[in-house]
Parts: sequence; structure tokens; C-alpha cells
Amino acid sequence: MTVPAWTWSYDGYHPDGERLREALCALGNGYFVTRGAATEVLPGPAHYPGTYAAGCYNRLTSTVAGRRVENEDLVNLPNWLPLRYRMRPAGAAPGPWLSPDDPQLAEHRQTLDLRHGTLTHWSVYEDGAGRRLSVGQCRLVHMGDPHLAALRTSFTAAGWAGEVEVAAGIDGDVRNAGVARYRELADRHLTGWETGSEGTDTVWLRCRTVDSDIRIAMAARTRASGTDAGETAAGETVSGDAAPPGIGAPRTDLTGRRAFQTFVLPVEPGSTVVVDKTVALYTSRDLAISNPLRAAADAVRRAPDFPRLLASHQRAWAHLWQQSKLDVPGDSGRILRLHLFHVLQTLSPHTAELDVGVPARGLHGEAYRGHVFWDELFVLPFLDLHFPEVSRALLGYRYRRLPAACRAAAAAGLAGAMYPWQSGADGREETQEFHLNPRSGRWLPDHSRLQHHVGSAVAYNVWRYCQASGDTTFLHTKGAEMLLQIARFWAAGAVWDPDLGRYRIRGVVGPDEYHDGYPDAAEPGLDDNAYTNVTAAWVLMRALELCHGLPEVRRQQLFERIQLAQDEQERWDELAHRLHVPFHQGVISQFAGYADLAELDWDGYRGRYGDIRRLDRILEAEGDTVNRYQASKQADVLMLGYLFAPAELAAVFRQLGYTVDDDVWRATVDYYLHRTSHGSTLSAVVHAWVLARARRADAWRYCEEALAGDVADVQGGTTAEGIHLGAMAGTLDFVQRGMTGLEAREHTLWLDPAPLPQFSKFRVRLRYGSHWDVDLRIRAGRVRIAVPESDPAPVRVWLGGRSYTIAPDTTRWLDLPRA
Ligand code: IFM
Repeated sequence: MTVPAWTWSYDGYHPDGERLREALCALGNGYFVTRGAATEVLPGPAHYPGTYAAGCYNRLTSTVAGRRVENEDLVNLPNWLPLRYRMRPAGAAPGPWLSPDDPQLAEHRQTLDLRHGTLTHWSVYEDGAGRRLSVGQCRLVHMGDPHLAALRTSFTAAGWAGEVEVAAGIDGDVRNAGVARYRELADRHLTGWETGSEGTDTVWLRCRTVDSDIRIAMAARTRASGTDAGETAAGETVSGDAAPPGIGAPRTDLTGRRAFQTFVLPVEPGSTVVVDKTVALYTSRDLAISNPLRAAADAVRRAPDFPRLLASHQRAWAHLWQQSKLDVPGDSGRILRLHLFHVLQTLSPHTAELDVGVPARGLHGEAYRGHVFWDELFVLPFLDLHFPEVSRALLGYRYRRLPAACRAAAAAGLAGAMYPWQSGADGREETQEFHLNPRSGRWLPDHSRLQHHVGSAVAYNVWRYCQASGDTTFLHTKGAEMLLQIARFWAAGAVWDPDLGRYRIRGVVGPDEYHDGYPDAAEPGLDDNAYTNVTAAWVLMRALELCHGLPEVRRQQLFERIQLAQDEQERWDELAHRLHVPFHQGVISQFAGYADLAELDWDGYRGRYGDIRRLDRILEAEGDTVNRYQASKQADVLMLGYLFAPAELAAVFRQLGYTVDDDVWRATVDYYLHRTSHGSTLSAVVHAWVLARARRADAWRYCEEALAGDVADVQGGTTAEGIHLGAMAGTLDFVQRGMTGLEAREHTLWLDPAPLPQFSKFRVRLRYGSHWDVDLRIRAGRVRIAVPESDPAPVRVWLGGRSYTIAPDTTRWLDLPRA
């Protein structure tokens, strides 16, 4: 049996797996995403319909464990999906409203079509008298017009005649209730509902968020007809009838929080009737509108019929696939395509028009409240080489929150910019102060806001984006300002230790979130986190490089604007060479004192608990703390091997006065491999990358785990609360840059391929600098580079110590150097 490369199908209905399917089958366009929930259901244990617009946040205050806490959440918007139906056989009582949970469900299938960006559901219901109703549904969230969504439903009766009653509309009575752990928190983000109708086929609902006062409007146009163009929602061919006689005007029901229309559709055995629902969503954050309700109502009025909407939607997707081509054969390729699909649904070219960051869990659910973390470190490098304008916009989100980051640093008594660990609407720190351990039921202090390394991630992304795109305008303006302020923050926080003869950064948390302090210490935070210090040194060097490279006039303006004193640069230089990095037993220490922590009985814990990814929760529930052990949640020191290729990594350490040669690095990798529980999906991506760069066969194991992350929900139920966007994009970038060793800089493609046997053949298309479409294929130990005729300049390639120039309209095969 061949598995289709572009579709994900699910046979049968399984309530237990429904929420996971909803996340994996979510549809979106960068402006908004709607989970793949059935249209017939209400939220409940098995179902969680959710719609989220990028950047639409609201704050609420709750009382938990006797404390008042404020949280900002990505708001679950009114549900546009509802479409319910029932059979009304002639001469018999109406049947129940049907849904997949109804015992009358006889068959069910669901298919996500990645190429076309559609989700189809197909169900057959059969009542006790053998009357069957086939229901096919096809939905889309329009990739061309980001405000539109559409749903076609077709009904075919078998063995009976009568009517199908259909109720369709918008439900504004929604809450943020998608994550069980947040159950005790306030969840009503919407208020001020109003409903109305226009003409006979359109209803609307508007409301606003309680605190952020974002006005939200949805309009739904619903039309019933006979089958047109001979196609049902499930793509089956039927005889194309004209509108069957007897479809009357719908009844419109407007209540405080709901706007619905009910249709009664005559059906004959074997004939098909179709209901098309077209929805528009606008908010007061949108540009170029006068008011959201007017915009939504006008948009559905103007929207073409379903077949035409589908055609323009598919064209938009075709363009996206063209621009982000990544072909890998087999099962891995299929999963990678799904990852790419969800990355593009969260961050599409429409994102370039918005003030939004990279939400760690996509726009697919409510985990982490839709917040923006350092995960963009795993996302932008992929986008840089396909949609640089999207990367630029995402960096723009950080730039607009630079003043907030500077205020946060000032409040901590420091200069420069302290970016928040979790960021939302206005760039203040959104990390919760307490989190729930579901295993113990205890609310615990959350110190993850001490992960100041997020600033280095912002700086790193600025640098890499500018290298790949050649966007010196951004680098010399917004990019430089961010980079310099981040460097300044590191310099402000570093303290001189005369005993060590080095500078230290104290009281932080590294990427490994298990360790947030020393056992028994009164204050949280760790000293000399290697990842933090090395990336800080890297940022300081880049900042100095930038200061020297800025055009004179710009340098003057920028220095004046941020009041940068000459001696600051001297301090940066000093720090970039003298930050402390601890070592023990010939390996880099995760932080000072790591070696003094106890060894964990890994086998014992695995034996007792099986899955120990969330070792922190297990130990806390036992009355212990993971802070006592040499046990990491995720790659921390090893993150350095993800950010920097071996030569660059060795150079940063050399600059700091340390030797990290192949032997030290190999020993370091081995050391942490055995002390990491992979409680974050990012961990497998990093390990795959680091091991592949070290040419180690076990890279594949981690790669498989990273690929399985969401499709197999390896973190045990978390995907249902939202996809893991960083890991999804990270796997794409693993093929694109990890396998090829690719760096786009100085107008050159630098290649240092490290293909795994399992990835010996693949193809990516790249956009960098002024090159729009460079086709790169790896197969049989060779790399093929094709430059289209339309490319403006020859492509320069550096491979195996040699440089090549490939002219437009030329294809070259180059031999890969032997490992
Ligand atoms: O940013 C990550 C972090 O590294 C691990 N915990 C989840 C966060 C959001 O994805």
C-alpha cells in the first residue's frame, strides 16, 4: 500500500483522540487559525473548537491558591464552525440532532489535504429504520484573503425522503478552556456581544475583549442549493441538480451571544443538497478598515461562491509550496510536509503585515497562552531562506517591544534591553509567577523568567536574518539598535570575580528549565550558565563588529539615540574575551556547581515511571527537587552546538580563552546525552542537529523523535493543546541547513553537508540575498545546484574548500567531500 504524500487521513471516530486530531487538522493562514473540530459539537471532554487570531491577547485576573494573579492569553474567538443537522423523514418524527458522538454514526473519515489546505469530513448516519444520511464537509481558511473561511456541507439521503434541517451560525459564548492545567484561572475574555442579520442569508456577531478592548466581528453567509458543478463537499461526483424546489428562506435566531440560521431542505433518495457557509473575521487591530463589523459584513457579501473561493485558496497554497519547497522521500518527508503546512498556517506572508511574534504553540491551542518565547530561534532560520519578509516582520515585533525590554532592564537596575522570557501584546514579562504541577496538585513558584538568554536569541536571529537576506537597512537601523541594547544588558549584568580573574553572569536560568536554583539556596538563579555566557560573548562581539561597520552618519545617530559611551565598547570587548565558562572532568559545565549535584538513578526512575520526560514534576510530587540532580530537561550546553558550526564554536571559545576542540566537544556531548530527559520537544531537534554535525549515527534516533513529536504526541497529551511550532520548524531547518551545513552569508552559499543515510536524498529551494529560487538537491554523494535563467546574478558556492560560480540558467553537480 502506498501512503499518500500530501494527505493525512483518519478513519473512524475516536473521542479520545479527537482533541489531538483537532490540533493536527487545524486550518489557518497566519492571520487566524481554527482547530479541526467537528461542526456539530459543543466544547466538552472530547472536543475543543477554538479560533485564534494572531496577536489577539487579553488580560484577566484570577485568584489561585489564595493569590491574585494576572495572565495574558491568546483569546479564543467566537466559534464560526457550528453547523448542525437532523433528519426529518416524511411522515415520521424528526430525528435527533446528529454529531459524531451520536450512536447513529455508521461511518466516519477525515482527511487533511496539505497541498490544497482543506479539511474534509465524511460521515454516514443510519437511524433504527435503516434511513441513511451521508454528510460530506469541506472547509478552508483562505490563504489568499486572510479574513475569509468557508465550509461546504453536502447531504445525501438514502432509503428515505423528507427534509434535512440545518442550523448554522456563529457562537460567541466561548471561553478559554482548552488546557486543563489552567482550569482555576479566569477564562471569560469576551464581552459586549451584539448580534444581527443582513439580507436573508447573513448573520453577524460582534463583541470585544474585556481588557485589551479589541473589537471582534464575524459575519456568516449561509446559502443552500442543489449540488452545483457536480461535486459534493467530499469531492464525489453526483448528478448536478439545480436548486431543489422547496428551499424556503431560513429562520434567523439572534440571541445575546449567538447568531444562527435554520434551513429546512427537501431531500429525495439519492439526491444531494448543499449548504455553503462563508465566514469573515475582522478585528479592530486590522489595517485599512473603518470598522470591523462593516468590514466583515462587506467581505461575506462580496465573497464569491465556494468553488471559486476554493480555487483562489488553492492557488495561494500552490504559491506557498513553490516558495518553500522541501522534498524528502518517504515517511519522514510526509511528516516534514505536515510540519511545513502548520508553520505556514501560523506564519504566512500575511504575518508580514501584522504586529505579531512567534507563538510557541502555533495558533492551534491555548497552551502557554499563545505566548512568544525564544522558540523563534528554531523558526526564523527556516523562514529566512524562504520568506525573509516574514522574518523581518517577526523581528519587527521584537523591535517595537525594545522600549519595554529597556524598561524591564532599568527596573532591574541594569542598562540595555532585557527581553521577557514570555512575551505577548506589549512586551512586558508575561511568565506566570506560579505554575501547577498536575502530578502533585501544588502551585509552585515559577522562576523561568530568569531565562535572560532569550535576548541572545533575538540578537542571533537579527544577525542571521541580515546575513541571509543581505538586508543591511534592517541591520543598520532596527537590528543594530536591538543588538546593541542586548549587548549592553549583558555587559551591565556581568560582575568581575577577582578570584577567578573573569567576569561572571549570576542568578540566571539556562535553557534547561529543570534547574532554576541551587539546592537549599534562598534565592533562585544559577551562576555562569555556559550557554548564557557563550552566547552573551558572541552577542558582544557582533555588537562591536556592527559598531565598526555602521556607516559614519548612522553610527553617530544611533550612538546619540541610545547614548552609547565610548568606554562601553571597551567594556564589551573586555567581556567578550573574559566571561567565565565553567568546566569539570574535561567537559563544559552547564553552570557553576553542576558537577557537585547528585547523579540521578535514571534506570530506577525509568523502571518506576516509564516516561520520565517530566522528571521535575515526578520529583516534586515525591517531595524532592530536580535541582539536586545532574538531570536536564533539554539541551542546554549542547544548544551551543546547534547555534554554531564546529569551527565557529571553537572560535568563540578561543576568543574567551578556552580550548574546545573535537575531543572536548565529543566528551561534552556524551556527558549530557546521558543526563537529559527530553522534556521539551526542542531537545530532540537540537540533539539530532548536534549529533549530525559530529557525524554520529545516533543523530537519526533524535531526528525520528523530533519528527514524531506532534504526530505521535510524544510529550503525552500536549499536542492537543497546541502544536510545537519550534520543533516543527526545527525539523525543516534540520534538513535545510543541518544536513547541508548550509550558511548563506557574504552573498555565498557555504555548504558542508553531513547527510544521514536516512536523509541521503532530498531537495530544497532557497531564497537568499537577491536570489529567488535556487534549487539544491542532494543525492548519491553529490549536490546538484540549479540556478534559474531569471536569477539576477551567478550563485557563489563554497564546498569542500573550493569555490564555484554557477551562472543563471545553469545546473551543476558537485561532489560532496568524503567524511
Ligand atoms: O521555550 C520553550 C522552552 O525551551 C521549553 N519549554 C517550553 C517553551 C515554549 O515552547
